[in-house]
Amino acid sequence: MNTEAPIEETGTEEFQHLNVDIDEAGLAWLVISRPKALNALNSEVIEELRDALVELVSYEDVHAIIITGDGDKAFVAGADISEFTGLTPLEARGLSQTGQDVLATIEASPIPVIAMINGFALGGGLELAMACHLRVASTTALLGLPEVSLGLIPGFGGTQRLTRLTSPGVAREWIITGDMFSAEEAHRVGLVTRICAPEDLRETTAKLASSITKRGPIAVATALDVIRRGLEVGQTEGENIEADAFGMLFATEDQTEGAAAFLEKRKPEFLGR
Ligand code: CO8
Repeated sequence: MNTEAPIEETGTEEFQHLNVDIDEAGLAWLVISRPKALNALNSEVIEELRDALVELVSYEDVHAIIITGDGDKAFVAGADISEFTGLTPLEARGLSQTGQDVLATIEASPIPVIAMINGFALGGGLELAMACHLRVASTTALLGLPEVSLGLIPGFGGTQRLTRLTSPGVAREWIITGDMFSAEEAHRVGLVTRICAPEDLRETTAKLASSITKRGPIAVATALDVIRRGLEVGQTEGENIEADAFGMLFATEDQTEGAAAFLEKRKPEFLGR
């Protein structure tokens, strides 16, 4: 696999509903673009998201991925409701599982993935944002899981991730009211870690990404992996996973470099090995 060819050379032709741009800082900006449907996730977008993710994590010069929505109105207004018509229960289950698998790929990415929430993040859109490692929102964004308004429940992992990211009480309220909540409220309950004015959203997100990408990339990937796996198990097993990973990092050059740089009072030069 060619790990150096940037996706930007092929990305816009390859994807019908995604724009991908890799900047000089190694940040891959992945923009979901179906503005006429408020960037709703149809089956094609979901497939394209998976393909883009798999491709981006294979590039050595991509250090963080930022997912956002085209325009200033919506991040993603949910799964595409027009695709629900006439679905059999089995087909609906299949669509739910396909979406869950793609979101699990995002969550398992060794490269940090940040959701930049620039507007409506509803239903499958919020579920997508919740699968990202971090969430930054514009103060004008509105977030929610309105599926019960459609006689449904969240189907892309939302019942599980919102509960883990906030609390069972918050998750129940958000899910069974189906209400939309402000970015401030999402920040208050810990669902988003940063909020800012819409005009500062890109810069705030880029700064957050840069504060991660200057750290040791293997350590960052390992931390994300240990946190994710730890959420699936009890405390003791989680600490075993942590100790194993901690030990493994002592086999990396980055660890040697990190300690040496500290002792020599200079900035570390991490090589990701
Ligand atoms: N799917 C399809 N089209 C959409 C969606 C959507 N989720 N959201 C908006 N659109 C379309 C509208 O139909 C409209 O199209 P058109 O111009 O052709 O009529 C266009 O986008 C603009 O939308 P509005 O005119 O409605 O814009 P408003 O500013 O009046 O309202 C809202 C914005 C409040 C965001 C409104 O569009 C809305 O309520 N959208 C639906 C939100 C929603 O219910 N999302 C959850 C969907 S269900 C889901 O995500 C389940 C995930 C798990 C799936 C499991 C697999 C099957």
